[in-house]
Amino acid sequence: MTETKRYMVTSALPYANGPLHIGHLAGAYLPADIFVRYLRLMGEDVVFICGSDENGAAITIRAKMEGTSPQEIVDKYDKLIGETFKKIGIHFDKYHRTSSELHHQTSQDFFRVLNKNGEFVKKTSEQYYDVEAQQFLADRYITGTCPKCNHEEAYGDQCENCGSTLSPTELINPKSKLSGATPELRSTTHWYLPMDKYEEWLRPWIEDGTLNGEKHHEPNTWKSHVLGQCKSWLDGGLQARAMTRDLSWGVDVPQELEGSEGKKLYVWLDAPIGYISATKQWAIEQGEPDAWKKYWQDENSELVHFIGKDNIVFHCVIFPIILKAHGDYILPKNVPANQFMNLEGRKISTSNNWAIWVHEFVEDLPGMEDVLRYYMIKNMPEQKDSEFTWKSFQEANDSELVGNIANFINRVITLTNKYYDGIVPEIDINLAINNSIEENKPGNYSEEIELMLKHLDKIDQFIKGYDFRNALKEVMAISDLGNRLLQFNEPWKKIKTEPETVKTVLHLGLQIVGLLSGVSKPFLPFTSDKIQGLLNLPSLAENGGLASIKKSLMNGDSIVPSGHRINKQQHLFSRIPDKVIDAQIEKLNATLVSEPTYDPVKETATFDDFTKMDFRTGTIIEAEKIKKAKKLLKLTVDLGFETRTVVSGIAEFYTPEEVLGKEVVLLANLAPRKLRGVESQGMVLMAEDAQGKLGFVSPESGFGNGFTVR
Ligand code: B3M
Ligand code: ZN
Repeated sequence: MTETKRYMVTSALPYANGPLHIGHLAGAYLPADIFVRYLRLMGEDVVFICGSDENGAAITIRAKMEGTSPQEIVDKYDKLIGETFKKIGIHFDKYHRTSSELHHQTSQDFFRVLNKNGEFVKKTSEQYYDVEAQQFLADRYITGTCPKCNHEEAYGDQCENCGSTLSPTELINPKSKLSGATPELRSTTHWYLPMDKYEEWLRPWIEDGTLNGEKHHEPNTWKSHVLGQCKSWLDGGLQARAMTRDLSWGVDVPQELEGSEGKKLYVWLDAPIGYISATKQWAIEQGEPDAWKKYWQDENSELVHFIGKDNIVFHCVIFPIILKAHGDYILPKNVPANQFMNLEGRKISTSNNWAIWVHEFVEDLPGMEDVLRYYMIKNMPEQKDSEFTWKSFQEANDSELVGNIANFINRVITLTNKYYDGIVPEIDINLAINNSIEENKPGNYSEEIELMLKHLDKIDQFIKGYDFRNALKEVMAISDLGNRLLQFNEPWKKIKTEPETVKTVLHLGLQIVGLLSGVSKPFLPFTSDKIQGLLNLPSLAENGGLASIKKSLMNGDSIVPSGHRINKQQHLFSRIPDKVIDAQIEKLNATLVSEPTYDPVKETATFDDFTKMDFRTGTIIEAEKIKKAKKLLKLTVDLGFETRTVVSGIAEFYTPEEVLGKEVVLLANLAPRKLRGVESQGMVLMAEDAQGKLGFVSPESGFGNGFTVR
């Protein structure tokens, strides 16, 4: 064991079954990229790993949909995803593939070790079998009605509507996705991991950050929503989980084991091991095949997994169990999962094509990679879900990137070229200048440097605390310093009267630009390179470049020295014309019109079933929000002969003002029920489109209240 600390950073392996959308970026990739770039700029030893997840039903289902083979699917999307990452400035040390030979070997070896250590239990159970397709059905191949929320398209492992984890046999009316047939139960034998067996060390590891009685990590550095999910898993009782599947595609269960025929490793067993096989491949390419070990097996390594919230249990419970059961591996120090990013008021949905695809973004909006990164970081769903809207994307670009950072840098570069022919002027550090703290208050050079260093320290704290939104704010605060420095000293006025002051102000301004080139690199790597170009400095060394900028500032040295010649000004960011934004909004909305999905028609209802329901015409005469219920409005509906109070889940689509006076149809004999303490006496009929948007079903205007609808 050595004393040097090192970092092993991973981003969730995207399924190679479709392109990347902005939600993926915001969840697992951008935050990791910032973290890694920053650590490297500070001279830390980091390996950053990712790759395509090419096994599991996600792949075979896609192959079936596209009418091609799983191999073709993974080849196609692995290539597309890999290229997309590069284009958006996300650089892994290795982007690997779980279809590779090395990965198959690595995960089979893992399986062998666990099996030898007696970690598995073999169990025979009844599982769904599709008689038409002649195969057992993976969880994802079975859909049916969710027993918890009645959503009709829940998967065998999860309901995407209410978020419950399910098992296929819990589904009501199960259907095979392969043939549409109702599957039947048949018995099959699998290797199970009895997860409850590990609770004794798992619980204190998660709850107190201790492992074998020793401190492992600070538990309060884990995000609260991550801890919350873990605790509810622990409290719900861990159960045995099958680690093998009856599938035709994936990593074979080691052939020497009895009963291995036709069995593949469970994709959530092999996928995280993909991080390890990718690191092995990286080490081979470094010419040091054993170099991966110190990152995965040495206590001085800090393992950090960046993921989206839907992967928490796999990275905080199942994979740690597997690593520890193996015996040779370290456990993650943190799993800073992000929540989800929504798009224009709706959940991002691949199947409904409600998404911004990253490869299309870079094609449609060339040169705006950093604008996307900036906006996504500013709105990163770190603690709760967040929202992408094209209008606020434009606004952030115009007012912050153009108005703040580009404006400042452009002025300093232009004035230096204009007054000094591009040669960095001398500085007089004893000269009193208005620094950027307060207008008309004399200050000096070293106070300004101190301010810059303070922001730098904050950036360090925020990034190490996985708080990238606030770290980015500190970068912008450095640019604010620069803008205020110019505004309080007005070099364009003082150049005639106080030329010495202007020299010092612009020298200082150039140091702020120099610092900005460094601190912006993790967030806006393309822009950082451009700023270095403006300053006529070589692209910032990835290895320790920011550490040396910090050292210069602390030692009172210049980042951009007097006498150095800079380059001519050049646009860093430009305003985005409305028509560009409108075109994107139109493109998105077109998907709503062109590709709706329809609910299947329900079971036949008899005329009696229908006449049992008493629908009446009515008018909404009062409406108010219900406290702490984002989706609910409390409505008063006039039925002519009486009024009813109705709690309606429409608050995301209508304000109380908008629904006042609406003529509606009310199901008047629905059994009353209490919602958030309010008794709801009926139901207002609404239509729901494929994306979940609600609209009123109304009688002809002026029809009158209280009449029967039939
Ligand atoms: N491919 C699931 C997902 O994309 C899965 C992540 C694997 S990380 C080891 O959400
Ligand atoms: Zn559900």
